[in-house]
Amino acid sequence: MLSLYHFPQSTCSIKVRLLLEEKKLEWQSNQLISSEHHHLSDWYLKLNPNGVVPTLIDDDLPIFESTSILEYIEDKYTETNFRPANLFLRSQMRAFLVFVDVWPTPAVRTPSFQFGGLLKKFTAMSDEKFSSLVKKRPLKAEFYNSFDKNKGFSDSQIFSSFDVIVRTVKRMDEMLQKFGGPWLLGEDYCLADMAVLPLIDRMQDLGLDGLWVNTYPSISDWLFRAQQRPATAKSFIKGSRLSEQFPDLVGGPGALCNYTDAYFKNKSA
Ligand SMILES: N[C@@H](CCC(=O)N[C@@H](CS)C(=O)NCC(=O)O)C(=O)O
Repeated sequence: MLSLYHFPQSTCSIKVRLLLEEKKLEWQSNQLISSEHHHLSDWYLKLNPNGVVPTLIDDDLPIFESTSILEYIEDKYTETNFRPANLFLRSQMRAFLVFVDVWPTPAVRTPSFQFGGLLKKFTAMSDEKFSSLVKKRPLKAEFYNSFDKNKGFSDSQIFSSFDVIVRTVKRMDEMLQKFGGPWLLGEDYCLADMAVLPLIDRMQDLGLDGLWVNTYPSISDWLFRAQQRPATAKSFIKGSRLSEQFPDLVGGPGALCNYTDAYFKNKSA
């Protein structure tokens, strides 16, 4: 049986859970605990040398990198299809998957840490323990060295991440217009929608949906439609939304509108 190493709140894990549920595949859940750094243990690094989740196990083989996991599942389990049959549309879908990995996936980390409670476990840690864990990370040392573990990110780092989110929703809006909706590549829900959905949902959950509600209402409609899918509800297991894990910190839609208003004001100044 398929099994998945994942964290509930990991956007890359949600992306894979979305496809498993859309395809109605049976899978076993191996939840790792991020605050206990299970993903940096020697046994796990043998499965995923990047030291991150998710990792899918199929036929005893470890498959990692969320986008390559999506393509693997799509190639192997073909009863239902989530790639456009038209080759031009398929190429557009793949271009968007690359875009999502390069731009919004890392950008969403900044507000998730700053406003979503993810910084908490590091603030509670000694400097020595923090730097030894940073050194253990095969790919992410630069990211962990880019913020102050007690104060988090600077406003300019946060605003730079907002620039990327705005670039992302603009790109999505263009796709919805060009291909006619209701999904990013047109009539059929596909891997492109699943890749970006956990990121846009995260921004909404953090209260940062002010980055698109007035400028790109098409994104609010798309998000609402995607959230209504039964497979989406199943993949957002308990703890996927940071408002569930940190209800005292994370306020849901609109909660950080002062921040997004300040961002737009700063842009137009
Ligand atoms: N490019 C990777 C990124 C995976 C990734 O960054 N996963 C995060 C959770 S979304 C993680 O495991 N973080 C652990 C850490 O930062 O130590 C993928 O798409 O699978």
